[in-house]
Amino acid sequence: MMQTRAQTETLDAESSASAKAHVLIDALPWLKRFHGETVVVKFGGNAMVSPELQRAFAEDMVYLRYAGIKPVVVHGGGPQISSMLERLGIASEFRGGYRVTTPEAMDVVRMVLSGQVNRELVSLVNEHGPLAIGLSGEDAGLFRGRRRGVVVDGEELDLGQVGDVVEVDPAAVIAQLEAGRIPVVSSIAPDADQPGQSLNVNADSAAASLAIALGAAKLVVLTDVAGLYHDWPNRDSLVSQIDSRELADLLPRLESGMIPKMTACLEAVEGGVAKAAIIDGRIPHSILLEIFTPAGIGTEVVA
Ligand code: X2W
Repeated sequence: MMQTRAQTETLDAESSASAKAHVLIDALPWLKRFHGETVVVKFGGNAMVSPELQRAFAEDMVYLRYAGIKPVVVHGGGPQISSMLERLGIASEFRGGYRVTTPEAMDVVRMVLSGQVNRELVSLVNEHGPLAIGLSGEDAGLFRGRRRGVVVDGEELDLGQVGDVVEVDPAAVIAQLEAGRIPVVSSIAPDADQPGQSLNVNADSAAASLAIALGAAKLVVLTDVAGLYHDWPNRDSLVSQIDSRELADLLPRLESGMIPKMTACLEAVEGGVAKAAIIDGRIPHSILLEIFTPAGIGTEVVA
């Protein structure tokens, strides 16, 4: 049967309208599930690779906020710290996935995370309205940290000013959420044992500690891999869901860069956060796909 161009265009428009309607209505159970809930989003330096991705990330945070969810951002900035250290001629190395942090390097870590990356993310969100507020783990007693070393090949190594968050007082973040704001937190903590000193806290682990303290419904870790591979580098071994016991078994065999991320997911679910997901931040708006579609994206960790 003959069909005019106008008729074809009408059919195309109808099927595309129906596809759009499906996408919107498929989000309804998730809008209900997360309404009024806190979702902690870890935005890693490796997921911030382009201005477009940073802009898309800021849009997503604003989108969540207007969808009735309370997003809290905890950000890293590993590559940005490395590039500033290099510009300043300060040597730095990673051991077991953590940066060995001398007092000199610590000044740069703090300057880059709280003074540069944090400010950039806050500004991008605030292009949409006066929503974001920057905080450091050093503000209003938010974090307290304690130094930690790392065990590599059975040997305990000193990492310098690197620590774990051992205490969280989420009052400052809660106050901002109640005021309708989007808190954006940099992962620096005062050293509980050395007054006046700060610690470089891995941002994945800081995000997990904050998610637990806030009673968040979900922790989402945005990074530069598709998710957890059971048998890396076999690309068919991407895991879509894993429980905490299976993850604990797998953890010692993971590649070192994945260990802090998967440990953070494990800690979060063991600490009462219902779900934690690690997703590919290189895909624009991946967080909307994770939160609002039934299958999600990346790897989800459940209790
Ligand atoms: C990280 C802090 C930033 C971070 C560092 O110095 O690179 C430690 O390694 P990403 O971008 O999320 O990796 N801290 C102790 O975690 O950044």
